[in-house]
Order: sequence, then C-alpha cells, then structure tokens
Amino acid sequence: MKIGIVCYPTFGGSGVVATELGKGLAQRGHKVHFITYSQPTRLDFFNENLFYHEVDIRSYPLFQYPPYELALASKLVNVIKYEELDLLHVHYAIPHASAAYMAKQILLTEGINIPVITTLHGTDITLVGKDATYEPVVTFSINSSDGITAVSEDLKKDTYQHFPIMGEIEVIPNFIDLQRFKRQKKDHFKKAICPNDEKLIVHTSNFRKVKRVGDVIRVFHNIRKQAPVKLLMVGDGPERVNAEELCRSLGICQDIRFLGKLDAVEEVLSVADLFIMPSEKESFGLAALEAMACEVPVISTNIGGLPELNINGVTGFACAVNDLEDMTNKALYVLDNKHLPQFKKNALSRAREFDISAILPKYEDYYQQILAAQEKEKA
Ligand code: GMT
Repeated sequence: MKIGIVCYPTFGGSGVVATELGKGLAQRGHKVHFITYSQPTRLDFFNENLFYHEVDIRSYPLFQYPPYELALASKLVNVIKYEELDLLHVHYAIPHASAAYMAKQILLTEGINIPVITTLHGTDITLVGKDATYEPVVTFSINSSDGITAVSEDLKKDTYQHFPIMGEIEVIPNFIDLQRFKRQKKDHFKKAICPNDEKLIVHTSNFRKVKRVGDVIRVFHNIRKQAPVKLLMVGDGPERVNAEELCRSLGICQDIRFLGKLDAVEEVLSVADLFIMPSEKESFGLAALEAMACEVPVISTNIGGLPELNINGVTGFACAVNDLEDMTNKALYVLDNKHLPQFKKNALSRAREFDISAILPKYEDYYQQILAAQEKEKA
C-alpha cells in the first residue's frame, strides 16, 4: 500500500505513535509518506520505503496567523495526487482531520477518492476538541472520515459521550517496539545517580498541566521521608519552572535531576525502579508503556485509558487523581525488595501484549477493511 501519514512531528505521544507506525509499515514493505511541518523526531534514518514531505508555511504581511491548515491541505492534495497514495491516515484530529477533509473534497473534483482514517489520541478529544472554539469542526471532520480509530476503550467511550459521532470507532491501542525498549545493563549510570544504592524513580512527560508534575515531586518528597530514593525528571514543558521551584521550596533538589528532552529515554528507564504518572487526563499513557517495557512498575492515576494498561496491584497501582497519600503508600509497597522483582516481571509481561508485532497488523487489517468498503461503494 501507499500510505500518507499526517502527525505532529514533536516529542508528543501521538507523533511518536504515528512515526513508529510509519516506520513499522515501511519495514513490512509499504510505501509511507509523512506529511508534516518538520521532520518527525524519530524519523532520523534512511529507508527506501519512507518519504517525508514538508509543509511549506508561507507568511504574508496580512496574516496575523499563517494558515497552516490550508498549507497542509494543499500539500496533501499534491502528495496524494502525484505519489498516487491509496489512503491517508491522520493522527490527532485538530487540524489534521479537517485539512484531510478539505484535501479529499478538492481531489474528488478531479475524480480521485482518497479514503481518510483519523486516529484520536486523547487531548484532541478530551481537552481541545471539547472546547466550543473547535467542537463543530472536530465533530464534522471526525464524522467525515472514512475510518476512525481511538487508542483506548475509554477514549472511544469519551468520544461517543461528548460528540455526536455516527460511525464505528475501532480501538487500536498504542504499541511499543520491544527491540528498542528493553532493560539494558547500565550499572555505571545507576551508580552515578544512586551512589548509595538508592531506589530510582523516573517521570517522563511534556510537563503540561494535565501531567500534574507537581504531584510527582510531592509524592517523591513523601517517599523520601521513609526510603532512600532519587528522582529523574525527563522532558520539558510549561510546568518545568514550577516543578523546579517546588523542589527548591521543599529543599530536595539534591535528590532530583531534571534531564530535559531525551531521545534515548530507554537508557534512563533501564536503571529505574518505579515510574510515576499522576496525570489528570491520559487516554492511553504511552510513556508508562515505555517504562513497563523496560521492566519498570508504574504508579499512575486511574483515569482515562490508564487502568487498561497499568493493571492495579499487578503491574503497579492505579490511584485516584490527587490522592498523594495513596500514591506514596503504594510506591513504598512496590519499592519494597520483597515485592519489587514480581512487579518488574509483571510490568514486562503486560508490555509484551502491546508489542508492535501484535498491534501493527491491526492497523493493516483496518486499512484493508476501509479500502474494501470503498471498493464496494464504487461497484
Ligand atoms: O500526552 C500528551 O500531552 C501528548 C499527547 C499527544 O497527542 O501527543 O498524548 C496523547 O496521545 C498519546 C498517544 O496516543 C497517549 O499515549 C497519551 O495518553 C495522550 N495524552 C493524553 O491523553 C493527555
């Protein structure tokens, strides 16, 4: 198949999933064309089946805001037409689904009918999409898609609850490449961070408000009163300044390191004993899956799709949002040497269920299903 993929090219989960999906499809012989405003972070190598088309955003003195969606739609028209794509798969509804709709309508006037699949990732529905500023366009463009997928059952439910969606939403969960995300021997690294054999806690995110990074620091502060621990904070974003300020005011900076954005996050996860994800919204929690693949148990909240991934009492614990006391107690329980080895084993065994080799064929089957439906309509 010749597949177009539209996504955000940054460190965010939806961009990572879209890029890894495209790479996986290319390895299985499909021709994959990425169409975005800059090279996706994880698309940093050559493969004969992978192509990248940059959306050229021209400004003009009259534009207070350069119209990215129009530039994207125009680029899509050209790529679909000249590369003769079979289908277009857009990740994150805003503005990708509406740009795809526009491109599809333009191409129909030229006798080309490109099937469009929209994958909902989370905040495009749970946060931004529900905002009245975008809601009508989000609803319309999801309803105009030929196929819709969501990354968890919870996101599917939430979408039906809040939007008048007519079509069937297929749930295809996030996935992980276990060849890349696996526990590596990094003893020297562990020794440098935990010289006295402290337990190592890790958090990775984009430090947005929904991630509640302050809760990570507070829970760490509580655990630290009862056990020798260190904390690594990976990623960057708007809440980092507040998180650093909180460390200073609690007087615990010496035990916390902010590492910023890291590409090789699996190296850090390889030395971790516990991962904390106290988000107030999380449609799936890809970062938690990455940790589990590296044999790291998870203390998360029990919202969104997290309980579908992090099995309470088995791979870690799923606590109520803002229940810092429960998170602290559960973290201490998991970190106890009597329990930790089993939690680590369980985390890995759960992560194996989300290996790319199991999930990628679900996308291929879905593509075939959508293409077959289109062929049937034509006949
Ligand atoms: O978590 C973010 O803020 C980034 C966001 C994105 O769209 O890049 O992540 C969402 O999509 C990921 C991939 O499907 C999911 O694993 C995350 O749970 C989801 N984030 C939220 O729902 C907050």
